[in-house]
Amino acid sequence: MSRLSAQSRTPPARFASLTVLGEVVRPATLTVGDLRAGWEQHRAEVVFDCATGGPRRHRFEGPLLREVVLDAQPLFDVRRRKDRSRFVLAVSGGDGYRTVLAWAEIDADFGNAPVLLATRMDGEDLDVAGSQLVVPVDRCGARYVSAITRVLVGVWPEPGRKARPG
Ligand SMILES: Nc1nc2c(c(=O)[nH]1)N[C@H]1C(S)=C(S)[C@@H](COP(=O)(O)O)O[C@H]1N2
Ligand SMILES: [Mo]
Repeated sequence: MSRLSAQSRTPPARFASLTVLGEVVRPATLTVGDLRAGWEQHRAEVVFDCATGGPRRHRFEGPLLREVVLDAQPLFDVRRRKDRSRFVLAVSGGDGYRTVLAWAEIDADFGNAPVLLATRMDGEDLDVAGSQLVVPVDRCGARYVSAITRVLVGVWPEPGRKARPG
């Protein structure tokens, strides 16, 4: 086809994706469609404050962050709470905005917070906009990172020598 006719068409929507990477066995790049098809969808109705704009109310749907990250197989012994509690998750948006969670905040044996990777907000699919982090336990909206591009799994490294075993 000619260049002119190609330009006159509406450009196809680009589907956003995020990558789970870092201290994991199986890094994965996932579209919002993958997040919808691959895991049970949970719902959250939330209210959060923004320092600059006042309170916000949103309805979200999406998989639990915990389940998506567990499927990438973080390099911890899944049976050992102390081993899991060394891990952190750094979440970044397409604009470079970043925030951090402790793995223990979302681990069922610790904070058990129902943090979501949203696939839908206020009835609209996020396939083009990208997934948004939903942190219902937060009073402030600053960790609701939108247009997520990366979930980096990190670990506080083993010390050179253990002070005490276990
Ligand atoms: N990618 C990205 N996500 C972000 C931010 C940002 O600057 N970049 N700001 C955060 C802050 S401070 C708030 S309060 C909420 C605002 O969400 P809303 O205005 O869409 O309700 O988005 C959060 N998510
Ligand atoms: Mo904010």
